[in-house]
Amino acid sequence: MKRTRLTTRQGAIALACTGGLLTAVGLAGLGPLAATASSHREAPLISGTPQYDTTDLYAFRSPEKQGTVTLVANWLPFEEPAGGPNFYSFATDAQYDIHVDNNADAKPDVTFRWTFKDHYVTKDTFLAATGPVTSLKDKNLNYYQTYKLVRIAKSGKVKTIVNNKRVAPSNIGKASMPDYAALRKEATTMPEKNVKSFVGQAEDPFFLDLRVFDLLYGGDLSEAGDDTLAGFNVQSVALQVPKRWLAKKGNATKNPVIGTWSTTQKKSTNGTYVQVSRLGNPLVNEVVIPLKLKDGFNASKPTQDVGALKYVTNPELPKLVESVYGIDAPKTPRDDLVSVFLTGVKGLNKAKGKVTPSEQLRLNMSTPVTAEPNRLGVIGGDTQGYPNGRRLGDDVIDIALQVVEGELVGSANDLGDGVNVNDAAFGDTFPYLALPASGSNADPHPSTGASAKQSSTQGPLDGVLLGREGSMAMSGVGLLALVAGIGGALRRRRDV
Ligand SMILES: [Ca+2]
Ligand SMILES: [Ca+2]
Ligand SMILES: [Ca+2]
Repeated sequence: MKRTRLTTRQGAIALACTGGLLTAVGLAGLGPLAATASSHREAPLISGTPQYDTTDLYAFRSPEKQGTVTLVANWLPFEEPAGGPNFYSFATDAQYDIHVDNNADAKPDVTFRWTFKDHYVTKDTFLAATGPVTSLKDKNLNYYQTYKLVRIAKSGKVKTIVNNKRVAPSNIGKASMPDYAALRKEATTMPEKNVKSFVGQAEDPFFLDLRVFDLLYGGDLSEAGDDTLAGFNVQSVALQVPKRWLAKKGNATKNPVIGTWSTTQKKSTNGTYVQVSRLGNPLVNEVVIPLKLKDGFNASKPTQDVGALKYVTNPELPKLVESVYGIDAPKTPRDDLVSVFLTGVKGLNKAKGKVTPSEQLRLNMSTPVTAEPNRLGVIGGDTQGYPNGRRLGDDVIDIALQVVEGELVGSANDLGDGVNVNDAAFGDTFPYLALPASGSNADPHPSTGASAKQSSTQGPLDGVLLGREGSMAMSGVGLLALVAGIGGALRRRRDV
């Protein structure tokens, strides 16, 4: 298919930036950062209140309905499927938001807000399900939540989109929920034409080997290829809306670029709502923002990001690498990082006219849907992928590693953490999320790494893992060389 052509520098910038951040992730174990996955438990305060903790945000043009965009946000990391008897839910004293800025002034023009209520059929039992649950309104579903979804305009005008609909429950197990897929289906609603809404539990779509935090995959590269988040669930909201709902002046043809971020506000004792979580691009609060400011970032607005600019242009981690490994840090200020995280990349996803720098996940809604998506996104020649929005299958970790090892400069390679796909398959249609892992699975987090590969068990990842050892060796080198390598990559030339 025809590719959108970026200039050499634009392409290099997009990729190298991603690389820089992810390398930083790789080296986080060396420093005092309390970092984990994309945004799973990234800051000290929020890690104690997981119900309010945003883990990931996705924004992409809907593959089966290109006149629409799908927004997905997840909360509550590391839900153990069998973790009862009180299973997982959204907080009832919180507002869960996805904001859209469509005129590049770092202020929301459209906000979608989800709020929740708890319901019990009876409180005379400890069970969340008192018998087989065959529909969302089954009386055997003893505990359930309902949600309200509103759209808030810049003027403050509030329009209700969904009211009093059921949240798909935690997947307790096959005795309680013999056909979970039916419950998922029932929880997907179409409140009006070309609008779809789903809220409920889903398998965590983020995939990576988290042992990168154990001193770069175990210090000797022995720890890779295992999807640490496999079989853990999250609480998800997914919303598919016409592009015109999101675009400036409702005109997605003229104004196709939007920026988006999610926040959570928790009700305080005096009744006001206080923002406690914020997330746009993956990994920003984990690796760009220093520990002392992480909680502050979670409470901040994009209009305040100018204050964080110095951490983006002058990141801490390359200096850490330099001090530990003696590898020269790239020259600062890192204007390359600014374009991906704070303004958008020109020719890809930067809005026309003046852009106020702010950390947002930016999507060009006019980029055609790729028939066969490349998990490496823009670096893989697939401009519909990250960092042009983010699809569920975009492999943000490998994007970084491959850039480091020369993908941009003519050295095609297959570097990665050995985890190329989510452990559970995504759907082809809304809400795309995989069904939540079931509580009746005795081994919900099977190893997909070296030990699994040596066993006779054939899993869906076997093909993916072939050649993993080579990749691991290179990724180790890549991580160490990364910071040093970016400067060089930017100076060389290659068309994306
Ligand atoms: Ca705005
Ligand atoms: Ca997963
Ligand atoms: Ca990967």
